[in-house]
Amino acid sequence: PGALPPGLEHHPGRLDGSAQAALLAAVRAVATAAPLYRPAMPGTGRPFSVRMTNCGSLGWVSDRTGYRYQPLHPETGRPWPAIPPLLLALWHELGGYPHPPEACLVNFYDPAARLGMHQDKDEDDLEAPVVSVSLGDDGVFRFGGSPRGGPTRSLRLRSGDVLVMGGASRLLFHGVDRIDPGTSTLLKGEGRINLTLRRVTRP
Ligand code: MD5
Ligand code: FE
Repeated sequence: PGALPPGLEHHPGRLDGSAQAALLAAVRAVATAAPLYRPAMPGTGRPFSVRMTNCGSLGWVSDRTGYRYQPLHPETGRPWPAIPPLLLALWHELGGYPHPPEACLVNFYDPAARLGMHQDKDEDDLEAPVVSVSLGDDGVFRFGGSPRGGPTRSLRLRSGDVLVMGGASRLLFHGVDRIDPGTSTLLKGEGRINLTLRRVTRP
């Protein structure tokens, strides 16, 4: 509990059950056109535990050579599918930013997956917020601190929650400590999906 840092807004239960089901159907269609794949860490090539895909004109990818945004799926070579209209509407409603997102990263966490602490700074436009939507099992989101330590806090993200990270929170360190399996019926044992909408280029 306690107040969140300036620029970090949590909207618990922003999507009701039927909106979550509709969004999940749209995400499954995205993953049919652009299959989930397992990115590798720059340098080491160590595989991520999270599987990923994208929609939008650009997608975030990682491989041995680095992190970047690119217009084509790294394994199929095809363009990413379009961002579902429901997500574009959420961006414009909650993001407080007049230009559309270009990338929507889809993170798929099986019950054992996690995401280490990092900053999202591969975007040229750091004035735009990041808008993130959670589906399926609860995820324990951690934020704050720096690479050298310092205080962090955690926040439970449930299915249907939306998190907006803008302004002074745009470059916060953050990660996902764990998934709590069986906390949602939406994905029935599959885990958790997180969608993050980003503006990449300066408008
Ligand atoms: C997730 N995804 O639950 C998280 C939620 C990612 C990622 O971290 O990079 O795919 S998005 C959380 C986020 C983004 C930008 C800034 C801040 C949090 N923040 O300042 O806390 O899969
Ligand atoms: Fe991130």
